[in-house]
Amino acid sequence: MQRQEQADTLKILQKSLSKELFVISEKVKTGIPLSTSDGILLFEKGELGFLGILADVVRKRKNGDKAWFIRNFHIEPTNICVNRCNFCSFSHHFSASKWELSVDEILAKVDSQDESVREIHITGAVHPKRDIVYYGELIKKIKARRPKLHVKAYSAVELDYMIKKAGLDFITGLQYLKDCGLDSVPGGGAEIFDETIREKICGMKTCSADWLAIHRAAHILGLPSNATMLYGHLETFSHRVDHLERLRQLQNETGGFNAFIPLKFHRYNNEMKDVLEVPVIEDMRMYAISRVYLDNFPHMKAYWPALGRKMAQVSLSFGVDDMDGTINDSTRIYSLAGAEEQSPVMTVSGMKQLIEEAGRIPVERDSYYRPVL
Ligand code: V47
Repeated sequence: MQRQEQADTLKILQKSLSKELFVISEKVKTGIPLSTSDGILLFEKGELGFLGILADVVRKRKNGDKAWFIRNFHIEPTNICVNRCNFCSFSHHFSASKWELSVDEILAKVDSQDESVREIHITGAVHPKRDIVYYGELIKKIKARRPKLHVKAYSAVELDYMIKKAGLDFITGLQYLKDCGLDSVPGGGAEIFDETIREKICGMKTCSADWLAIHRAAHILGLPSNATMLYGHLETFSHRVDHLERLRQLQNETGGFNAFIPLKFHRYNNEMKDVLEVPVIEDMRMYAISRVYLDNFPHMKAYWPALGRKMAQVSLSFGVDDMDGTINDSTRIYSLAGAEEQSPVMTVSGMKQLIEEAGRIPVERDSYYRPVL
């Protein structure tokens, strides 16, 4: 939709809105950040079509008609974990098998990647026997083979464990990893920041304050990062807004976040199998409200292995401008939890087609959102 058409649609729609929603739509139009009560109201009363138009305003302002993707791959070194999170189907506590890749096996996976692949995403369980030197050396070995490969590695939960185990503070620990070749930090482990719900779904893992402190430290050191939210389990709308608000505040302080990635809870093979998954309508409402609320985040990412490629395509009309990447088939966090994508792999032409069918312009990017020419 062109900018003028979009403005006209919003104008027509505004005539049918309640006063409260009209005020919110005016704020979005003029670029005024929403309050937490605005956010809650959108979750309670915002209809899907209305939310899609609001999200489109923000998406278009930030990214025009571009939809980004990257050639990347994931490595999950182990599923042996000191934590026991009730929503997790991946760790050895719930999965049928335990695995731990050796350094040579990890390097063989690196070697098997085509030269055009630009980014490696490493994340997994928190292994009790591994330490910061092991993880630093692993990055060094990867960089020695592929110096230009961008290493996005270790969620805040893994970092928290290895840095505290080494007796370091977050800045010193991250500086050590940066010196080994760490380029950026993925967004995992945020789950839900509200302390009561966090206690219920993942009481053993890194607390919310430390998750935020690790990302703050990364940003101070010039390491960009992403942020996630696990939604659709025990949390209320106000917990979602609280999570978005804490992220928006940190982003105001540091400007170091690249993308926000909502992660839909999947219920299979974990302790929370009795919690029904939210309908796809709720997924799109979640994406749209996040886009509008996090007006200081440059990008909204649909992680298609978790959402499914069809809904990822639809999400491009609900605030998303980034389709993550080609991935390859090594990520098991979602397939084990029952996601429809059991073997996530996408070709570049498949990715482009998905984006073009949604009326957007596919742009291959590097890890800093620079177009690859
Ligand atoms: O933190 C685990 C989630 C996350 C389940 O930064 C689950 O670019 C749903 O953070 N149902 C890890 N979700 C993955 C992650 C990520 C993924 C893609 C890109 C980026 C990035 C980061 O996976 C965990 C947790 O929130 N998760 N189990 C489950 N049953």
